[in-house]
Amino acid sequence: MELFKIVKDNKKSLRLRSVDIEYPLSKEIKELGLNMLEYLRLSQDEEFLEKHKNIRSGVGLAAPQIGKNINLIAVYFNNFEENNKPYHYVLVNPKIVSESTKKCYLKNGEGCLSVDKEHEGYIYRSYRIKVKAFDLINEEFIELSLKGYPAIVFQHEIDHLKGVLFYDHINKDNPFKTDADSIEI
Ligand code: UDB
Ligand code: ZN
Repeated sequence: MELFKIVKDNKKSLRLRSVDIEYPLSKEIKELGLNMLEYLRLSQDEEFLEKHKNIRSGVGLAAPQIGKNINLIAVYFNNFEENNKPYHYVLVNPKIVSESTKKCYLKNGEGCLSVDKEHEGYIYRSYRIKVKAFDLINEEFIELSLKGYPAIVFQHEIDHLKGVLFYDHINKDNPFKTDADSIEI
């Protein structure tokens, strides 16, 4: 069973700008969004991973990564910094409406389901963001206030909608350049 084929970063389609989805949402879009969430859930399921050795445990997925250049993302993780608070979202047309000047980065760097090669270095992202979107699970417009790790995951996924990959953000001259007042996670 293969739910999705993940588009790799040698494909130009990953570099396109995605387009907004129109309302009312079609059945196809709802199904696609919920399948993206299900893919992430399964990708973290031990039993599923036993049988699908080639699948990596995903915390987020953007539609361009499954060959659809539309503004749709799913995230599925628990935030270890907030008592394992669950972040399970499928968002239609997500927009970052504000971001802090304060930055943060993952001390182990980032990877991507669409990128097989390792790219070492820090990826500085806004420490706090607000995201407006249509929540496909609850079928309502929402505004999320995110901080730290969740903010990083949502920024990584929203970057995909703009054709941006994590390694685009790595400083080429000094990949591990430290920024005095940014937060390491
Ligand atoms: C991921 N997974 O899904 F802290 F149990 C990454 C991959 C690329 C390594 C599969 C991940 O970070 N898993 C994880 C992290 C933990 C604890 C744990 C599992 N993505 C999503 C992606 O590529 N979306 O497009 C990369 C992440 C790097 C920073 C944010 C998203
Ligand atoms: Zn990615």
